[in-house]
Amino acid sequence: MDWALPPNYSTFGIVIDQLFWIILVITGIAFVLVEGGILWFCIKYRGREGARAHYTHGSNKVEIIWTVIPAIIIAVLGAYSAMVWDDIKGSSNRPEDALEFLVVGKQFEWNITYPGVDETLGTGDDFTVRNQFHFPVNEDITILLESEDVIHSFFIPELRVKQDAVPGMTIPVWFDATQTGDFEIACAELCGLGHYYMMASVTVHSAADFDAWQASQASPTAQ
Ligand SMILES: [Cu+2]
Repeated sequence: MDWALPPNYSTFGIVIDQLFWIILVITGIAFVLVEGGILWFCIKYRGREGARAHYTHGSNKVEIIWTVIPAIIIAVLGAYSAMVWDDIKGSSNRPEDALEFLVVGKQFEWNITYPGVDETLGTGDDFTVRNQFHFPVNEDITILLESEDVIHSFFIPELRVKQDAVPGMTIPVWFDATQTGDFEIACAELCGLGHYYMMASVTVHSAADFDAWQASQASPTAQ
């Protein structure tokens, strides 16, 4: 269903989407019941010639029911969300051998520092590319997310990844793409006048293509 959510190409996207649909269905049912009830009462108890108003305090029983049921639903959703959150964002569940990139947001661009062929950040063969994020498919990727100025938000919808970039913090974010292709990082936090054009291309390569791309970028002749 293209109108609802972008396709999911992330290993952990399925549970996020499930949670989204569960919440949408529950809130959708509540919306129809509440709004339908309002409409029904508006029509049933509309002003009519000769009708007299009748005072009522209400019903404790009904009020307890419509308080306890939503409270249980919210508690269950909260516990389920916390489990999903911990699986994806919890520091103990972050893959240890992931390929690391440094992503720095600033008004109004994304600068990506690549680890180079030695696959280690902070070494001599690192290089930085503006507004282009290339990485391999089917591999755990960790980005170290930073901001140079204001709060930005790193968002790749197809990978179900969204994280604020906060000045003064280095926030690790991991994901694993299941499909090659071209996507987009959109800044999802209003960060100034140029916010609307703060985007970068995302290219998910096969492992061999990524190695070739990185080698072509890292070699002195290419630069
Ligand atoms: Cu921004």
